[in-house]
Amino acid sequence: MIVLFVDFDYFFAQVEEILNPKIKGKPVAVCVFSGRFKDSGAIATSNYEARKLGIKAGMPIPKAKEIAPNAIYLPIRKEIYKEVSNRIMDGILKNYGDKIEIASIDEAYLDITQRVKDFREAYILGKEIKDKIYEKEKITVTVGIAPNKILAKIVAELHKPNGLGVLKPEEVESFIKTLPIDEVPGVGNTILNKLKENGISYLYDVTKVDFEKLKSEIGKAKASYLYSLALNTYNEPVKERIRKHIGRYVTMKNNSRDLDFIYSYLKRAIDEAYSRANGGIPKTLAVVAIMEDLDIVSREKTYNFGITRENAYDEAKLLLAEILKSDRRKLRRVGVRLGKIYKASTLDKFFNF
Ligand code: DGT
Ligand code: CA
Ligand code: CA
Repeated sequence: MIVLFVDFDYFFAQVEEILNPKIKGKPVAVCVFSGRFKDSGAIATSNYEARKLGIKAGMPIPKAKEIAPNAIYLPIRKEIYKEVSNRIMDGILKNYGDKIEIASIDEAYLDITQRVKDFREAYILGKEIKDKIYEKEKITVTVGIAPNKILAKIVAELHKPNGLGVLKPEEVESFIKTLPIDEVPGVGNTILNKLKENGISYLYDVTKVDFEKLKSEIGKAKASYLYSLALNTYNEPVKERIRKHIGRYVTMKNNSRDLDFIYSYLKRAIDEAYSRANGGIPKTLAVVAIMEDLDIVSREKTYNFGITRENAYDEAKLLLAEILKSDRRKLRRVGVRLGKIYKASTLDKFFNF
């Protein structure tokens, strides 16, 4: 398998630079202002000039302004970034792989196994993709190429920004031995601490711990995931994923706590969302309630084999009932969010297992 992973560099901030070239070269931070008080909220991302000053994603805006009062602080414009992302994903990247898995607004995995003869050709294709994206959209991206998805993502991470890295099959073994465990995607702080307690510093170290013990400490799914990576048997296919999520929300005639009344609107939101999914089947379904005070409460559930529209009606009603049970406020708007949407054909393969 040859996987090519693309990650757009400092994405939101880079789009802002393109829309306003005068700010290029200066420190720029894209902010999510929450509106509770002046400058409440957090930094969504920053360009590399701002990162050098210490402004990082997730930082409270007042703290960033304290560190770098002269940096440029812009409000987030998600719709615009989404459009740029769609143009790159659908207009460019789709043509370069047999399958594309759009993992987020700025990340995609391409299966290029059948497109290239070897990793040398894969490198050339990677370069071509970078050039094409730059030519069409003036966006720089980083590409990682490896024998599996996770390694491709890690390789990209190591070559940011505007980079291109290749990990050949014969290099994987030594790479795994020297790869710090905290650089593996999906290893959060809780798990990291557990792993450290077990003397694991590098990915390969997990093979030295008894599997049953690891399973009891970090759960079966994570343990199997890390084991397969460390033993180089991880081979999750690139799954044709159409888009990340689709949300549909409707405002009700009156604020309400009546399950059936709210459900009649929720059903409409489900229909609209599924129509927009265009035959795609989501793996996650969330019911989102916007309360009378505009606070947002949601309940989400994951369905490993996907959830069809017909089943979504009942499931969504249950999720809605849970929200009503956990919260005493009236709802003003209600909606659904479908996530991890796959082409039905990809899921069929799972059913036939
Ligand atoms: P890089 O490191 O060059 O890939 O930089 P980014 O900014 O592309 O970082 P990445 O790939 O982790 O995230 C992609 C976009 O997702 C980023 O441009 C903004 C958004 N994002 C990342 N972290 C946060 C966050 O904590 N809050 C919000 N609202 N957005 C975030
Ligand atoms: Ca990313
Ligand atoms: Ca990125």
